Amino acid sequence: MANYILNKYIDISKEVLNALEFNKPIVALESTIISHGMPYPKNMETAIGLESIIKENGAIPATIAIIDGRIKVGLNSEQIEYLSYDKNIVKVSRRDIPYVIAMGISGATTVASTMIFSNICGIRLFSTGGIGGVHRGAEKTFDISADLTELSTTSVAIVCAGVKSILDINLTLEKLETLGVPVIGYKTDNFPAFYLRESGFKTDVKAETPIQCAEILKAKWDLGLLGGVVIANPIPKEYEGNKDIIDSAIETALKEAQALKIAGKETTPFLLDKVKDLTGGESLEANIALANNNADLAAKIAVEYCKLQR
Ligand code: PSU
Ligand code: MN
Repeated sequence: MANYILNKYIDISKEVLNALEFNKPIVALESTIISHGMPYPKNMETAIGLESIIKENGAIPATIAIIDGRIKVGLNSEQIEYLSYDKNIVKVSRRDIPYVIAMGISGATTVASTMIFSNICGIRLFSTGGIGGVHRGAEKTFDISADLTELSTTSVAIVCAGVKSILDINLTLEKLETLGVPVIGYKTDNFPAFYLRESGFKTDVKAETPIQCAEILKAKWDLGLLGGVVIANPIPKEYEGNKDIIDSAIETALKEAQALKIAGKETTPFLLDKVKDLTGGESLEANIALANNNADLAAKIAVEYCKLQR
C-alpha cells in the first residue's frame, strides 16, 4: 500500500517499524481479547505477558487496536492499559473500521480486522485464543463470523486453540474448506475446541514442527494462493477443562441468548461472557494458558518463516 495512505491512517511503533525494515520475525496480537474477552486487570497482565513470550522467542510483538481514530500497530503499556479498563471501546470487525476511524473513537480489533491491518503492514503471523466461526443454528440466523471470509482472502496465518463450542465446529470446518483455508493441527489431527484438546472433528492436515508450519505458509503464498491459514494448537493438558461443565454452560448461554433475542455483533461477546460467568475463574486461567501457548508457537513459526524468506 502507498506510504501516504499508511501514514494517513496508521501509526506503527518504532519496534515494529524496525522489525519490518530489517525483516525480523513479528507476531500480531488482537485487542478484542483484551477489551471484551477478559476482566481487568487480568486482561492487561495477559496482554503484557503475551508480548513477553513473543520476545523471549526472538520475535517482535505487534498488538493492534484503533485509538482515537488512529490504527495502532504496536502498543505501549499505557495504550494496553486504556484498552483493558475503558468501557467505551468498540468491538471492531471489518465493517466497523470506517466508522470508528471517521468518528475518531477507539476500538478493539477482532481476528478479521487484526488480519487486515497485519496484512497491510506485511505481518504474516498472528496469535490469538479462538477464532469466530459458523454459529449453531446458522442455517436460520445466517450468523457466520466475518473472521471466516477474512481468512479466505487475507494472507495472515492465525495460531489459535481452535474454536469454542458456542459455535458449530463441524460447519465451521466445512466453511473453511469451501473458502480454501488450510487448517493445520499442530501435533494433532483432531481440531481442538478451545478448553478441550479435541473436538472430535478432524483437521485438514497435521504439522509436527514450527518449520513444517512455516514451509506450508511459504508454499501457499509463494504460489500466490492468497488467504489465511488456521494453525490449531491444543490447550496444554494440565489446563484442559471438564467437558460436561463446559457443555452445560454453553447450553445455558445459548438458551439465554435466544430468549433475550441477542443478535449481530453482540452474539459472540454475550455468549463468551455467559460461559465465563458460568464456568468461573477456572476458564479464565485456561484462557490465559492457551493464549500464552499460542503466542509461543506463533513466535517460533514467525522465526522459521523469516529464515525461509532470506
Ligand atoms: N472467540 C473466542 N474469544 C474471543 C473471540 C472469539 O473464544 O475473544 C473474539 C475474537 O476477537 C473474534 C471475534 O475475532 O470474537 C468474533 O466475533 P464475531 O463472531 O462477532 O465475528
Ligand atoms: Mn456474528
